[in-house]
Amino acid sequence: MKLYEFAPTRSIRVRWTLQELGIDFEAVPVNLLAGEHHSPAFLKLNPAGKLPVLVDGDMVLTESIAIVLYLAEKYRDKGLMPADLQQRAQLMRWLLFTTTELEQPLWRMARHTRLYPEEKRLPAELALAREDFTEMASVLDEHMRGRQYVVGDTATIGDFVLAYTLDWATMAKVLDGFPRLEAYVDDMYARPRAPMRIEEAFASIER
Ligand SMILES: N[C@@H](CCC(=O)N[C@@H](CS)C(=O)NCC(=O)O)C(=O)O
Repeated sequence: MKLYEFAPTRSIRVRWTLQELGIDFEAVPVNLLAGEHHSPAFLKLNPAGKLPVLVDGDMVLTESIAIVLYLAEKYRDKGLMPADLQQRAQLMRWLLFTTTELEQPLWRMARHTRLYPEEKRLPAELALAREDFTEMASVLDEHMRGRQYVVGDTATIGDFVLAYTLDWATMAKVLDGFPRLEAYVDDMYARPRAPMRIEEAFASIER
């Protein structure tokens, strides 16, 4: 299996899942800062020009959530996806909540602070995205009261995706008001097979 990745990005979700599964894989670095994701060879793998990409035999799979779902299902015996249908439905719920309600405002913030060219950045949009994130983080915070994992009693792919996304929120300085969520992120990243945190990953490529 090959994982096309760039250390501080959403590819962390996939690396985390592979590491927790204990699977050997080949890491193929694609340097976004050097524009390697625009090369014709990479665009053949993912016409969207985005990471992560997983190649498993003949299959090329993009979209971080599709990839972690595929891996958890392929190695079902490792327990990263609940066996129970209703618990699986809850897992889907939180994966979708994480990507639509939490990640989207973070992505809007990133775009309006550094990704869009300066003339397209809208301070009002940035403020709205911050508000949207905070509102939905409160819902998650309430859900996490008394819980160690987002679904059930053991870690699942839902936790790897969520902890990475909340680490992103830490970097964006919008998690300060949520000590319970900050503690959850710390606990998840203290797992022996956890990947680097985003800040560390940035430092690793700047060296
Ligand atoms: N929905 C996609 C988003 C992928 C994505 O936007 N990846 C970023 C890195 S986190 C990327 O490759 N950006 C390069 C670009 O947009 O030019 C997923 O979850 O895999």
